[in-house]
Amino acid sequence: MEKTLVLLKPCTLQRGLVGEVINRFEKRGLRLAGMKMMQLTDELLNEHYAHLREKPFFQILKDSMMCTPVIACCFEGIEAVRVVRAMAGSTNGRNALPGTIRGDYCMSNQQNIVHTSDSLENAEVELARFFRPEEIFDFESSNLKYLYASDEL
Ligand code: IDP
Ligand code: MG
Repeated sequence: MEKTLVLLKPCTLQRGLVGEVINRFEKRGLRLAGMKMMQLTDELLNEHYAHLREKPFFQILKDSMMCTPVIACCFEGIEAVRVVRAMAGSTNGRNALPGTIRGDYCMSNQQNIVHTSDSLENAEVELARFFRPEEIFDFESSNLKYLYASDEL
């Protein structure tokens, strides 16, 4: 099964949406395999958002990610990277479809509730960036045979 990283951004903590957002992933059937609150640093964000370092909004983005702690989550499921990314919706909340997390909870291109890994390769790199190996838990989900058909497992 795939594991992917979700970060609940400072805007989500400030707006009291932590429970609702985690609830969506749980209800979908993703297994919460790791979760912790952490204060991000400039150094970590330079790595995490390296693909955006030339953008004019880079410093504003980093500041917005450091203004309070974030909550880092690892969710697991079959094709979890793609499923979680689709649940987040388009980057710009104003373009995100209703029914997606961003489409239901935000109006911003930047204060957009969650970070989600965009590929399996990046999910592995990002999970290693935010979690130590012992902070990811591989317990078996008791409802697995009701979440998936036997030939999917
Ligand atoms: P993603 O979060 O949907 O994967 P990325 O392109 O990886 O989008 O950008 C990372 C984060 O940078 C976004 O979630 C958003 O907070 C911010 N961001 C991306 N594009 C813009 C922009 O054009 N203006 C302001 N902030 C942006
Ligand atoms: Mg991204």
